[in-house]
Formats: sequence, C-alpha cells, structure tokens
Amino acid sequence: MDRQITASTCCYCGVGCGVLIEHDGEHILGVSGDPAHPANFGKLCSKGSTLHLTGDLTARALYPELRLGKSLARHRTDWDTALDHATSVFAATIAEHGPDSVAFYISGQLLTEDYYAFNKLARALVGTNNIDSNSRLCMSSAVVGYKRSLGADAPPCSYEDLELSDCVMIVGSNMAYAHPVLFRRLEAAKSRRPQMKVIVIDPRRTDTCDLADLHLAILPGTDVALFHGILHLLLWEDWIDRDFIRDHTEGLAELKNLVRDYTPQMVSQLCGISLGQLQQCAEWIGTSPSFLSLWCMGLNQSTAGSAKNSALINLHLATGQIGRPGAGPFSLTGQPNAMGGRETGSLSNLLPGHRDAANAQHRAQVASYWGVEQLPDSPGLSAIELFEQVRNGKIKALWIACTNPAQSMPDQTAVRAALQACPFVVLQEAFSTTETAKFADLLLPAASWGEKEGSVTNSERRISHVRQAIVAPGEARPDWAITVDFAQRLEKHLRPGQASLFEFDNPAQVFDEYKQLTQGRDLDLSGISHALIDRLGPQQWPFPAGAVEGTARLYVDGVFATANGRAQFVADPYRAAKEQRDARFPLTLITGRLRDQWHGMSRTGTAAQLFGHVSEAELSLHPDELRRHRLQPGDLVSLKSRRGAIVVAVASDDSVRPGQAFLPMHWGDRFLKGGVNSLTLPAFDPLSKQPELKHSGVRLDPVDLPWKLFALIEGDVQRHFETLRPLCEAFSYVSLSLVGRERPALLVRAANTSAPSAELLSEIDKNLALDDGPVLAYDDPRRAIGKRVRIENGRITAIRLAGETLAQHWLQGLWLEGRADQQLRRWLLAPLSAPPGNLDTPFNSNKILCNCKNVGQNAICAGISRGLDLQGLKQELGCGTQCGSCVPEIKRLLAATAQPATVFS
Ligand SMILES: Nc1nc2c(c(=O)[nH]1)N[C@H]1C(S)=C(S)[C@@H](COP(=O)(O)OP(=O)(O)OC[C@H]3O[C@@H](n4cnc5c(=O)[nH]c(N)nc54)[C@H](O)[C@@H]3O)O[C@H]1N2
Ligand SMILES: Nc1nc2c(c(=O)[nH]1)N[C@H]1C(S)=C(S)[C@@H](COP(=O)(O)OP(=O)(O)OC[C@H]3O[C@@H](n4cnc5c(=O)[nH]c(N)nc54)[C@H](O)[C@@H]3O)O[C@H]1N2
Ligand code: SF4
Ligand SMILES: [Mo]
Repeated sequence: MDRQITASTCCYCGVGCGVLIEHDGEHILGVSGDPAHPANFGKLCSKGSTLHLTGDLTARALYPELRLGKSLARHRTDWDTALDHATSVFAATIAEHGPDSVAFYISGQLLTEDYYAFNKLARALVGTNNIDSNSRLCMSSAVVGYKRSLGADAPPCSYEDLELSDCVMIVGSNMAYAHPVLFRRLEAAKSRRPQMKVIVIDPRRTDTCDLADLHLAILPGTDVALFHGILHLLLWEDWIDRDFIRDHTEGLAELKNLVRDYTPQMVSQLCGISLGQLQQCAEWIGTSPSFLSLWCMGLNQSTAGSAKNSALINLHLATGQIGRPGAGPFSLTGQPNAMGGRETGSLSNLLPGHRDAANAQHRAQVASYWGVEQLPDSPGLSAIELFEQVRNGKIKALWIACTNPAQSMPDQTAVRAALQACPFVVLQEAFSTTETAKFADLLLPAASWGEKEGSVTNSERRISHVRQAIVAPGEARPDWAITVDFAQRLEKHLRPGQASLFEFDNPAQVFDEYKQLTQGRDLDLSGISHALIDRLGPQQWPFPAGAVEGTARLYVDGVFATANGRAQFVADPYRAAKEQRDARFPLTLITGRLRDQWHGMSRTGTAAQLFGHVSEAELSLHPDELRRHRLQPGDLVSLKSRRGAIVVAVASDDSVRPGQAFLPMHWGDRFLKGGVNSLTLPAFDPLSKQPELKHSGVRLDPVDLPWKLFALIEGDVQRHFETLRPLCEAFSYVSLSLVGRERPALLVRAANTSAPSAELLSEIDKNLALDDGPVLAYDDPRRAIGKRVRIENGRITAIRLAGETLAQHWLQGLWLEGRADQQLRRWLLAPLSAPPGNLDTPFNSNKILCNCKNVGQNAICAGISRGLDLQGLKQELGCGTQCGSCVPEIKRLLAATAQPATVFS
C-alpha cells in the first residue's frame, strides 16, 4: 500500500497531543505533531516524536496463550479456545463463590469504549463492583478533591489558561518531564510576558524549576500545612474575595478556625522553607489578577492526597480565582485517558456518567438504562484492597487489562504473592514482556497505539477521536472487542435465553450507547460522536445534544455542581506522611518520572534511543549524603525499606535535599532486579484510597558484591533481553538497559557475593554468542576473571567481562566507536583486567540531552565554554530546536556555568 497519513493521538500522557501517523497500512513509518489538534498545535515531546521507533514486534503479545496448571508453561492457542476457557472459569467461579469472587483491574490507558464495555460487563452482567483501575494510583485523590470542593469531578480550566494567567503555581508536578508540550506552552507564554509569576512547589529542584520565579523545596508530604499557611496569610492580609466567598461558597468559618493555628513561623519550619518564601508565595497568589494552579502526583500519591487537593482548591475559593480566564485549580491528568475512565465509572466506587456506586438512585438510573433489574450494592474493592483479597483467596479469578501491577503497585512482595496465589489470572496486554505477564494463566494479545479506534479525553476535558492507522500484528485485537466477545460468551451462562447486553459491532456504537448515560449530568457529552469530532475536531465537554461547540471553562457563573450550587471550603488538618524519617530508616525515598521513559517501559524500553538521557537505574542522593555514607558515585548499595530491599548504584545529585533519595518509578524487576516498588508502601488515603507511592522510609546498607559481570550484545535486543534476564536471577544486583542509536545493544551489569557456577557462565556466554566463532577470550580461573569479546568485520559485536569489570567503560566506548584495534587485542590476551592507560572514564558522563538531534552533554558543555548562549547552541549544534524537551536542562547548564551551582545548606 502507498504511504498514508492518519490523524490520531499520542498514547502517552494526559496532554493528549494530536499526532499524524505516517504508514503503509501495515507498518508505522513515522510520526509528527498534528498542527490542527488544539492540544498541541503540531508540537510533540521526546516521547511522542519517537513513537514510531517503539513497539518492537518481538516484544509484542501476538497470539492468545493459555496455561492449564500453575506449574506448566503457557502454550499458543486460538481466540475461541482462549475465551471459552475464560468463560467457563469465570462462570464456574461466579456460580460457586458469587459475583464478588471475581475482579477486573483495568487502566487509564484504555479508550473510553474499552472502559464502557468493561464496566457493563462487571456491573450489569457479572454483578460486581470489583472493577478498579490504575487511576487509583494516579488521579483518585484529584477525583475526591474536585467532588468534595466543587461538587463534581470536573477540571474547570483549559490549556489556554496557562497562557492567560498572571500567576501559575505548579505543585507536585514535574511538568517539564511529565507534560512537556504543556510546559512548552507555559515557557512560551512566560517569555512573551516575563512579568507572569511561576511558583514551583516540589521537594526536588526539577527541570520544571527552570521556569520558576520562586521554588519552594518543601519537605515531602507537607503540602497541606503549606496551603493552610498561605490561606492564613491571605486572610491576615485581606487578600481574599469577600463577595465571591459570600455568594458562591460555604464553610469558610470552620476553615478559618483551623488555619488560625497555621502561623507563618510554624508553617515555614514544618515545611522546611523560609518565612520570606512563604510570604512571597502568598503575596503573588493573593495579589495577582489571575491565579492558576497545576498539580499532579506530588499531591495525589499521598495518604493525605484528598486533603492536599481540597486545601489547594480552598486557595482558589478564598481568592475567587476560578471560572475566569487564567484562573482555577487545574489537575494535570497522568494517563492519556484517565479522564475517560472517570467519566465511564472505572473506579470501583463510581458508575458511568459521574455517578456513584454507593448511591441507590444512581444505580437505579444506570440499571434501567442497561435494562437489568439492578446493579450490585456491595462496595467494590479499590486497587490495594483488591490485591489483598486476591492474596487471601477471596478473589479467585482476576482479569487485568492494559496495566502492569507486578511493576507499578506498591509493596511488590505482596502483589506478586497475590498474583502467584490467584487460581486464574487473565492478562489483556499489548506486550508479552511485562513483569505481570509471567503470572498470566491466559494472555490475550491486545492491539495497541495506531492499531485501534475509539476516543479519549485529555486533561482539559477534550475528547479526541483515536483513529486506527494499521492492522494489529499477529492475532492482536482491540480491547473493546475482546471484552465484548468475552461478555457475549459469559452472557450465555449468566443470562441464558435473554437478549444480549453487548450487541456492538464497532467502537462508534459503544460510544453512542455510553454517551446517553451522561445526559443531564455535569459532563453531558451526549452531543458528541466520532463523526462529529471528524467534522468539528476534538471537543471539550460539556457538549450536550444540540450544542454547536464545547465548553472551555466551567463555573463561569459561580454556580458549582453541589446540591446548593455553592463550592465547599474543606477544613482537613495537616497529617504527616505515613513513614517519617527515623533512626532505622533515616532517608525519605521519593519516586517519580524520567523525561524519556513511560512507566514500566514495555514500549519505551524497546527503543535504545530513549535510554540516551538516563541510561540506567540510579539512586539520586545529595553529595552530603554520599559523603556521610562514604560512597562514590556508581557504588552499589542495598536500599532497604520496611518491606523489601534492592541493590542499586548511587549517583550524586544536588537537586534532592540531604535526608532524601530519588529513584525513578520506571525500573521494575526486568530492568533492575526487585524493582523500585519492592520498597514502597501500600498505605493509602482514607477517602481516595490512593497509595503513598511518593514517600517511603529507607536506609542504605553497604553491600559486598566483589564478583561483577558486564555484558553487551548487539542485534535482536529484545530476544537477548528475554533470554539473559532470567539467567541473571542468580545475582544480587542486576541492571539491564539498551545502548546505541544506530546499532542498538543490550547492556547487562550484575554483581554477586561469589562467582556463579561454570555452567551458568557458559550458558550466559552462549546467549551472548560468545561460545563460538570469532571470539577472543582470556580466562584466569584462579582469580575467577574472564574476558570475552566477539569481533566481526573488525567491529566488536559482543562483550562479556566476569569477575572484575574495570575495563567496562573503556570497552563500551570502543564498541560504540566501532573500534577493535591492536590495543584491544593485546589487552584481551593479557592477564590484566584494568584498561590500558587511565582510560576508564565513566561512560555515562556523556548523556544525550537532545534526543531529536542526538546531542550529548559533552558537546553542549564544550559549546558553552566556547561562549555560546542558548541561541548559539541551537544554531551550531541543533539541540533544542525540535521537540524542546531538553531546553530546560540546557538552560540549567548555562546557568551553572554563569554562577556556581546552588546547594542546599
Ligand atoms: N516522561 C513521562 N511522562 C509521564 C509519565 C511517564 O511515565 N513518563 N506518566 C504520566 C502519568 S500516568 C502521570 S500520573 C504523570 C505524573 O506526573 P508528575 O506528577 O509531574 O511526575 P512525578 O515525577 O511522578 O512526580 C512529580 C513531582 O512530585 C514531587 N513530589 C514528591 N513528593 C512531593 C510532595 O510531598 N509534595 C510536592 N509538592 N511534590 C512532591 C516529586 O519530587 C516529583 O518531581 O506523568 C505522566 N507523564
Ligand atoms: N513508585 C511509584 N510507582 C508508581 C507511580 C509512581 O509515581 N511511583 N505512579 C503510579 C501511576 S501515576 C501510574 S498511572 C501507574 C502506571 O502503571 P501501569 O499501569 O502498570 O503502567 P504501564 O507500564 O503504562 O502499563 C500499561 C500496560 O498496558 C500495555 N498496553 C499498552 N497499550 C495497550 C493497549 O492498547 N491495550 C492493552 N490491553 N494493553 C496495552 C503496556 O504494554 C503496559 O504494560 O504507576 C503507578 N506506580
Ligand atoms: S506531551 Fe508528549 S507524551 Fe504527552 S501527549 Fe504530548 S507528545 Fe505525547
Ligand atoms: Mo499516572
């Protein structure tokens, strides 16, 4: 087929950018930003612009696979057998143990049509509220915040408010990494109007701080105290909107009583900031003509997540900064369709159309629309509770779709035990490589980005039509179709002889049935259809039937979605994070995102290019903390929490304060043995039930792992990954990554207390293609040292160092340069293990800042020392000229050379 272009959306973050997919009907060949899409007007970030490089077919789930006993391997099967088997297990389980003995755990990355099918399946057909999604780990505190304070789960703002605001406060959000295209928009607005104030509130000095006029590096978890302290000052200085408060709110009196105690002294001390910073922050909020706040996981992922959300919204209500251009509380949604999940009722406590499962009237409305007698009234389980009930045997069949709980849920020991114990785990996945796939009794291959059709809602309530470009590989099918097919089979058992609830032939039909359930509700989108979006472009809800355009801003009339139309001040006191630093666990571990990786990396982890910015798992510690522990960058430590321990390399990073540590959330067990969430805790917020993934108490213990392994192999990296990772299970420390842009290679580092058996090492060599052919080898069994290098056509194609790995960086450099000279040959055949000369410069030092133009930090620093400014660097090196994701970091390098780096005292 000829080259074609299909307009669709990016499958990553909640900005919801429009993309143009270039393809030939079978293969995706390229991707660019859609200039016509109102979320991004043609821009893409480093993740969106590399979408076509991800999704290696060898990593994809291509056929249904079934295993008939826990000790057996899965074998390929056909769809009929797979779904009939699932049907009989679910039907039997429901018959014997009741509908609440099964559960569905789904994802904010599904399309609206997928969600709707799942919800109808769980609530109308099975009769259980046990359907929850990974949005529980993500947005559920924001859902509670909006509902408690404003009456409905509806972000009131539009992206254009970022451009119109006079004061933007970014709280617990590293939007430079996590919502880059919106951050670009904010950067542009601030450069046009430098008087616009930007405040960043984050314990770490992130790239987002690059734009900040004021950075409050508050101590982790102290946001509620900070917001109450700000309100205290707003009231004291009379920077409030009395008319707005009188006409449109209630509950200030009680809140005033509470915040009286949050004196500036007390708050600045508790939050670890100066009085001046607090005062400045309150003044800008209280006196700017318009005030917008943007927030994300720093608020939501907390045992006080609901309180944090409402305490922030309190500030908008007190100042009347809502329902006006450039004003309002604006949560940045994490996943591309977390909003759609909330709209369709994809948390256990919700129902479609922003309804509540606990509300009898809401249940009756939905039941009557679906034509079933009733909906279940027993409360459904939220994610953490759900896996607990799986582990203790109450849930006997679990259906997981589009999420990877064996990587992303906290307290992995418990989660993996649950998955192991569950009699029947179904996994609907696009990639067969995930940590959860190991536990699946039935693996159902799902179509993924570019291969499926439906709709998504982004952070600003805008619904886009996600269009299919190519046919899904193998036998993969779209999620809605898998769900509907299964539901139709299950109906024959549960509702024999009755008319089908699932007569859908395409996603547009699913959408049309769903949208009627929003009629008359706050989110009324009954006027939207796939065809309407095709005609008018993506639209913001509410968009009732008969409307001609969507709604940019909510609450412009000051009437809120509460029973009496008034917004509610919420007076929750500050409560500290669950795990405070103490003598046994003296560090707070913060987890969060990297610029170029997406969650568990099933997709981004297939593209070597996306490892250029951060190549391997490292624990960031303040230089003082390294000194205190007598550690050098690169040293391995045992990082322990009350729940588990992992071995990881440390890095020096003065963007975290002493007493804190940062580890990216992406490194699951595949990439870093044990994975980050072996450490995190399952404690959750009492209202939103969102777990505290952001803070856990940890300590560093020294490790003695003298035996080291370094391996690198080019070629079919996914296949090498899948064979080598299990072989490394024997070692205490294991870290895998991809390197190289033109010729990707798998890189393995491991360490252990002692050498492995000769058999294991030769098995590893076999998988590195180092057992045969043009391989140079040197072994010193007495010192347990061995080196092997494969040289083909004058180039290194595989390396293995065992015992000592002093030459690893040197060898990696030779590999990258394609050099296999006499010096290498001489070194290889000599007993020495250190590289010749003093050549062991850490290889990571040249991280790739600009992914689009492949420009490394070294080149940029060299340019800066030649006197180039940002413009000059862009012109000469090309960096930062395409997606712009690297610009904040380049600016930071420029600033660092202009003045000595600031360190926390
Ligand atoms: N590159 C990339 N982008 C993504 C994703 C991805 O995986 N990769 N995932 C998407 C998803 S699903 C989500 S939810 C979003 C998340 O987007 P963000 O929430 O912006 O990202 P995080 O890095 O998880 O956390 C944000 C910041 O919260 C800070 N923080 C930690 N504790 C506290 C605290 O107590 N108070 C405050 N004020 N701040 C705190 C952390 O230091 C961190 O810098 O990103 C989306 N975008
Ligand atoms: N420590 C720590 N842990 C965290 C967080 C943190 O900040 N710190 N953040 C939390 C947050 S906010 C989130 S959102 C979660 C994310 O956690 P997960 O939901 O586990 O993240 P993903 O890796 O994106 O999982 C999505 C899966 O769906 C698969 N997939 C992709 N496309 C499709 C498709 O079209 N259909 C199907 N069926 N499958 C598909 C992907 O291969 C991938 O395995 O992690 C949470 N965990
Ligand atoms: S900001 Fe980047 S990751 Fe998010 S939707 Fe846009 S292109 Fe995709
Ligand atoms: Mo998320």
